[in-house]
Amino acid sequence: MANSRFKYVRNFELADNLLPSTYLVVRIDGKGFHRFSDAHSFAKPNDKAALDLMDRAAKRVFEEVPDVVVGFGESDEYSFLIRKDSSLFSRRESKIVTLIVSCFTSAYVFYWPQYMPPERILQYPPIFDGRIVQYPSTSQVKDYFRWRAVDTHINNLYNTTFWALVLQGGQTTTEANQTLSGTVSGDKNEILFKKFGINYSTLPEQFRRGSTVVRSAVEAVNETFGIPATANAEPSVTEPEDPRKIANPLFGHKQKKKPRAIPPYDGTTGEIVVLHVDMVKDDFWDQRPWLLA
Ligand code: DGT
Ligand code: MG
Ligand code: MG
Ligand code: MG
Ligand code: MG
Repeated sequence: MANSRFKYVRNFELADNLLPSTYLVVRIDGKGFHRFSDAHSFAKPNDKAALDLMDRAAKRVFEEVPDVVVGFGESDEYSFLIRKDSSLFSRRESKIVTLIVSCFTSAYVFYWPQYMPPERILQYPPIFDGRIVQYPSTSQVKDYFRWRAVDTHINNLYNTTFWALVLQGGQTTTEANQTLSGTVSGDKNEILFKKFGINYSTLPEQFRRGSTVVRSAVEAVNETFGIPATANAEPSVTEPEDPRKIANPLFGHKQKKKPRAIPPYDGTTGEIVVLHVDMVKDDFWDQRPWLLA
């Protein structure tokens, strides 16, 4: 760009770089999805196709941004964890948030016809907002995802009971609200079971737990080392020692290849998978130490 007398306007652009060495969480949320879900006749309380579409849009974010290592989605929202040492856009807040929001939104629209029944035509353009939060410690990051996971559970149990009372129990929405006012989760489980024969714990995990997106470490490591997918985690069979080698310990010494050291996995490569797991327990993180490394 040539210099011109107008270039001074750039000096008004403010730096918005985020702190170095902090975990970044971007949370996006559908704007006015109460109305959007009505306008598109989403099933209540959970529309499987709508949730699958959210998961697909989240995978698109993973495809575009390698530094995104964990995603968590429920309802009309998705959270994305960015690696602590990421230098994406020199950690400029507005660049990172807008990239992820726009990537997710365009994917949501792009994949709509693939996920929705043909009669469900997009009525108007959906929009999402986004924010970014910086967390200095791993315990805060885990608590962040615990917070969203607990929110998923509380909302889903409430909504499941609420809509059972309305759709199966014939209550008005006002009556259902009154029925549920002051109830604890045990009460809701009991209403579901006694009145409607629904065992809450057998409902789909996608609804009860939300969706967690990660990259599969096994795939990534195998890809790097040219190991066929079928070789995954199979116990290696020990070859019997060559008798010539027993006679001469240096036999075949030159042909022997040095085993290639596997670099520590960082969560940025591998097949993108959607899981429905318990994000409150530590297991998810313990099984994938690279996510917070
Ligand atoms: P906002 O975020 O302040 O612009 O307003 P909303 O309307 O997006 O509200 P929010 O984000 O607190 O709540 C999400 C809304 O989306 C809530 O009204 C229920 C609706 N929604 C999300 N997923 C589903 C679904 O699978 N089925 C149905 N029927 N509704 C859904
Ligand atoms: Mg909102
Ligand atoms: Mg919303
Ligand atoms: Mg929401
Ligand atoms: Mg440009």
